[in-house]
Amino acid sequence: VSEDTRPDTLSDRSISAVADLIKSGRAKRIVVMTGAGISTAAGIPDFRSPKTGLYHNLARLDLPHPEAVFEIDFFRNNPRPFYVLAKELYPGNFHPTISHAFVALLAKRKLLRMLFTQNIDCLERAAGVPPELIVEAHGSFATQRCIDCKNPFPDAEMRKCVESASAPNCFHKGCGGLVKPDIVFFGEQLPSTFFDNATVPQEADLVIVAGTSLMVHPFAGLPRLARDSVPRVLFNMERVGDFGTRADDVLCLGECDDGIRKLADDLGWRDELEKMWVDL
Ligand code: CNA
Repeated sequence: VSEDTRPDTLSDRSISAVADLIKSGRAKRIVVMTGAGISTAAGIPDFRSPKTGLYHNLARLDLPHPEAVFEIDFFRNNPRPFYVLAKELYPGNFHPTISHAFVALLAKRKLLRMLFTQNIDCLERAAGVPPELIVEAHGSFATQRCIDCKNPFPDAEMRKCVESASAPNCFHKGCGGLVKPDIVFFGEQLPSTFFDNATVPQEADLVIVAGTSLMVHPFAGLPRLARDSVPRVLFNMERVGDFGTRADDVLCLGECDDGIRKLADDLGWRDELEKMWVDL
């Protein structure tokens, strides 16, 4: 949209106008959509950032192409690269960021309708976002099962295998199939919670998107589901998806933690946010 187009809902396309909307009580069903970019400040590489992203660094794993690490057919023949990566990403090794804590603060203030995350690091849960308000669209490391017989595999055994970067085999009645965390590989169906909640973005009165390239479908389609007059705020290094095409889109480009701190300042929530984060 051109600079001159007047927004329908916000007073102007700025973070302070978004803060005013929340403070006025007109945004009570906030839907948040996140990706790997909200966890990079925690030390977890994203996929696509040049030089630091996982795709750039997977070359050392001797893969035919970087995406192969998340392809089920490749995994069946050679699960080792995935487990090398899993060892690095495994939950428990990282601390949530201020952006994660902000989502937990929205929930604490009863303003969070739902968080849709593509992340598999479980940092939303670690930040205290209530599990019933999280849709882990690409699954998580929280549970795991055999790729053949689908029986679950115990957490403690899994942790040991991930720590040694070795692929576990299913114990179930001599099955011996490979065990994989319940994270969604390319070509696999998303969890039913994603589809059960797929209409929730239409109920939003404010949408916040943070740290995602919006390249992976069907997740990438979620921000478009917001009704036209609903403000959509993007906290990201770069412009992504169709952000900027609607009159009430607000682009906050740069580190998402910086943008989130600015929003928290404008809301008068900064001290509470920093305290929540430090106490995690
Ligand atoms: P992506 O494609 O790597 O995109 C990340 C986006 O975030 C890019 O647009 C970056 O510019 C941006 N970005 C990176 N760091 C920051 C920052 N500090 N502040 C603001 N913006 C930043 O990742 P997506 O999540 O979009 O891709 C979807 C994949 C990534 C999902 O399937 C995830 O499972 C997968 N993934 C998850 C994790 C994790 O759980 N932490 C890590 C790596 C990949």
